[in-house]
Amino acid sequence: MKKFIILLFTISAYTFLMYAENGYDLWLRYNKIEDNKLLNYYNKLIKEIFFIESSNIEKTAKKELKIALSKLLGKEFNFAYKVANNVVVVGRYNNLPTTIKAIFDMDEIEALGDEGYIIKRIKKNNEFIAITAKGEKGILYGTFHFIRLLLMGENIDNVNIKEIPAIKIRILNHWDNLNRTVERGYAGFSIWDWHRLPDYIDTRYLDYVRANASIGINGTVLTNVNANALVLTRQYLEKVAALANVFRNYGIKVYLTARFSAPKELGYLNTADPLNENVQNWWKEKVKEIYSLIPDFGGFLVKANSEGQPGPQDYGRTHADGANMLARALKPYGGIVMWRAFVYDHNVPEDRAKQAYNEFVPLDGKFDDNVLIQVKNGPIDFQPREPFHPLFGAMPNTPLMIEFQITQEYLGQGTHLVFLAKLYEEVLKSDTYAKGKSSLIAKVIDGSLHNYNITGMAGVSNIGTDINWTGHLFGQANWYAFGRLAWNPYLTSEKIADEWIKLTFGNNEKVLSIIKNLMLASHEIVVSYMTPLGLHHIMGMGHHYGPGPWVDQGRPDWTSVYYHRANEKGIGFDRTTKGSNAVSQYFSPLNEIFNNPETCPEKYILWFHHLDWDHRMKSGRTLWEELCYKYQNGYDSAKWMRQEWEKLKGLIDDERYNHVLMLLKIQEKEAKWWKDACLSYFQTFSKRPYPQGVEPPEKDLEYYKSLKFPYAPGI
Ligand code: BDP
Repeated sequence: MKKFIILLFTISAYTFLMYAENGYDLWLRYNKIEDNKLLNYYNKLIKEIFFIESSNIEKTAKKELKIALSKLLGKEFNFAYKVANNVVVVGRYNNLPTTIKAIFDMDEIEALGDEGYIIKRIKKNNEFIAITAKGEKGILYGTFHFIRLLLMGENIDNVNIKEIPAIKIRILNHWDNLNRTVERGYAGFSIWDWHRLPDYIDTRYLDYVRANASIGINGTVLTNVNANALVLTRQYLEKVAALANVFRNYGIKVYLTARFSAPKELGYLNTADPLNENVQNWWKEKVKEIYSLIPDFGGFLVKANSEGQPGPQDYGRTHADGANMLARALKPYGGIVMWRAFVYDHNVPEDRAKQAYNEFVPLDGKFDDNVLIQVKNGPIDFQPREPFHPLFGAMPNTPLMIEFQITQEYLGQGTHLVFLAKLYEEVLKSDTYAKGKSSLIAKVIDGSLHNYNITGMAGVSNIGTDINWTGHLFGQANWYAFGRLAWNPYLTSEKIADEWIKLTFGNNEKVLSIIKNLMLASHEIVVSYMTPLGLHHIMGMGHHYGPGPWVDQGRPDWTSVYYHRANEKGIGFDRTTKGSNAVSQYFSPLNEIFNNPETCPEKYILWFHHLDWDHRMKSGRTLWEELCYKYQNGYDSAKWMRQEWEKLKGLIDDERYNHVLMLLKIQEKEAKWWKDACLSYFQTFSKRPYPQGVEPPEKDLEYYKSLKFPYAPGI
């Protein structure tokens, strides 16, 4: 008996632990709906499921719907085999019973393409909800959307939704190494267990694809852009194939990074020259082998001739020569090449912000039709804030895809709360003026501005082995936001925050409003305490975590002092026509707007201008005062974030409450560290007093300089 009680106790403690809110379920938390009114309402409208499936992806959707409905509505769902009142009918248009088919317009169905869907409550003879699509993936996405409606407590009486993704390739980029470390990863190790693959299939793989498919992501690059050729060996390809087998049923294709020197490194040839026939054949054979194992392999992502990576320029060839060589090997199988534009060279004495444009614009139109150029959102490197990359709009004859960073390399990593949808939205809604007013980045990316034949959005993943996947619970919101914006780049960050909060914390109005305010303010706050007014790349060298505006390492280039250029006269990087002339890479009238300190938006002012410390800002303050004020305001606001969060005590579960609170306390402390370190350093140049209302740094500059960083787990 005693044993039995102990056993019972252990089981219930275990169960309790298992169901603790540890964040593992992400935005797919299928708990029974607590609000009885809502529960009864849904139970009235959703009595049975009539699911017509004819493919594996549809079987997946069927399983997901059954699980979700059974859990949310608290009863076991079975399948019906005919249309009746309050049945949810799910099926591809072609598979629907003729009576239901007649309700839809053929042209409308055609326009849905492979991935679009309709969710509609029909009131004709019977009253029921139909989820239909032209293709199997549409069924999967429509199903997840329907589940999302219920999780968010939406009214479904007259639901009438039509969704078509604006972008074709919606893809995560894992910077995961084969030894399971993750470059710039702050959530543990890589979830790819290469050692035990292909025979051991971790259940995480399944949860990973479920989460991704539920927000419309349809591709994943498994390996780091700083690539290891080993992944192209047979042994590893078999492991990749095992993952692809899991992902396929959720509509997710697998891609790999291709190390340009692989034919050499793997010991087959003594050159990797893209114009060499043996090299071309080697890649053709390799690609053939890949497709024999993974028939729906997506293609390659390539970082070449950047930060020491091998590439076609090693042989005097161009990026186009390199990309096209790989593209031709992939073409017969429908694969693509995503060739990165993140290139810069220490040996080129040119403003780093200008280099990618200089190298790629002359190649416009020279790439094969299965090549995309993958361009980071800004011209330097995922800074807390950058103006958009001038390549957008400047390559009308080459499809450009955008690369956002979801992992927070320069934004407080796994420790600071920053809702990146704000950053993504700011970029996507920026006007390039490439074809006059309203030539938004979103229109470049969705292909509508230049009629691109292929479109894509990539996000550098923040996923790791941590129980909640992303280290910081709010990192999940950035993964979620990326998926939603890749589907629809015109969504607002507010709408995305709204969804994510409801899915993550439930539908309590007060919880929603507190968390939403905090999330929507968070990006501007971080910019203020790290890099206000267009400052950039002043983080500590290498790890990119804390402040390091003094870093010069004896090198004139690519260090903090290179970017901020503070001296006794003033501060900022002169990229005007009188300086590096980076402004000229933007279309008119933006180039003129940026070129003139009177019209340049102040959020970018020190990105484009070197200004006197006494320069008058719009607020009436001097530049020095404004800089001090921004840092102070950033710190004060970080404190405000922590205080706002404290209002949630008792309104959400203690586990997630405490997790986030501890991190917000660190963030507050580190916002002060940023303010104090940066102000004490910049004051050595400005030699002006701290204005009223700005707390002088607590310690002297030498102290901040001497701090070693126990931080930065990512490599
Ligand atoms: C920088 C990272 C570096 C990456 C590089 C890239 O610091 O780790 O390898 O970008 O995107 O942001 O290739």
